[in-house]
Amino acid sequence: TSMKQPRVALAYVLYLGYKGDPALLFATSKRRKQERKADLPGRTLLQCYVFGSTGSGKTGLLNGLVGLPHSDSEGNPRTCAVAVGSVDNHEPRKTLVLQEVTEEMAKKMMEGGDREERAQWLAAADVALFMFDGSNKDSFAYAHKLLLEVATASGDSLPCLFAASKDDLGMSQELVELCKGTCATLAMPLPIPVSMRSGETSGIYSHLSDAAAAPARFIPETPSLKAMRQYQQTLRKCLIYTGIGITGGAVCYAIYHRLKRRDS
Ligand SMILES: Nc1nc2c(ncn2[C@@H]2O[C@H](COP(=O)(O)OP(=O)(O)O)[C@@H](O)[C@H]2O)c(=O)[nH]1
Ligand SMILES: [Mg+2]
Repeated sequence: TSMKQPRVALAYVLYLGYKGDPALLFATSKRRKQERKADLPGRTLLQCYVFGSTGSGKTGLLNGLVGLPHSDSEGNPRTCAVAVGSVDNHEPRKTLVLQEVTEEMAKKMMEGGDREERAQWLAAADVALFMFDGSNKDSFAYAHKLLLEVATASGDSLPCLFAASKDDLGMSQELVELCKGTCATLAMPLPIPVSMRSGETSGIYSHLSDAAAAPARFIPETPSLKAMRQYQQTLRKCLIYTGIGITGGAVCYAIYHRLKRRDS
């Protein structure tokens, strides 16, 4: 409650008889986009959205963060679970909040609703994970398509990572090559292999906290980002040429003026 509704949390604390200074109970931070620009990742509470097709292993990953053992039974595909755990690869220690985003929820947020609401929802995340079942090509296609949509809708400011689940089942050579090509195009690291069944997580929770701490390296080179860079480059060139034109004009005018004065 304290992260999502700080006012309600404060009311609870006061109701329970807290007599101290309420300001000491809360850590306030700047908007995430501003923090990323300033490159000052002093934030200790990191929110990560976990996207992925139904059955890709999102709930399993959340369970792993809180130390629950792997279960072979299917979770409810409509439940957007949340898990909170601590990661210690940074000083001070970071608290990671994993928020599962089901297919249904992703569709609602990315296709329905208005742009403002979508942007606000995405601005509340420090990092996004796109999980796919490593033994299923369609699952990767879903994750890839959604990554492009989410990254663009975030204004190309959200660090993103891919994770390939069910590593114990193995990945086909075709999918390995597809992943390599896709990640090269997007200038992203290769998917992090995880197997919740064998307990091999490849340090994924620490990778997520690293990506939130150094976002620039994890922002995918989407077509929208490339187009924006191209536009900025053209604008810069135009400004330089205009500047040269104005300076040249001023110099010519000064010479002309001087010659005219000498003649008269
Ligand atoms: N073989 C294998 N199965 C897994 C692994 N992780 C999850 N699963 C299975 O995949 C199914 C779907 O997992 P779940 O976490 O509910 O997927 P979600 O719909 O993305 O939340 C369940 O039956 C899990 O037992 C894994 O690492 N290896
Ligand atoms: Mg689930």
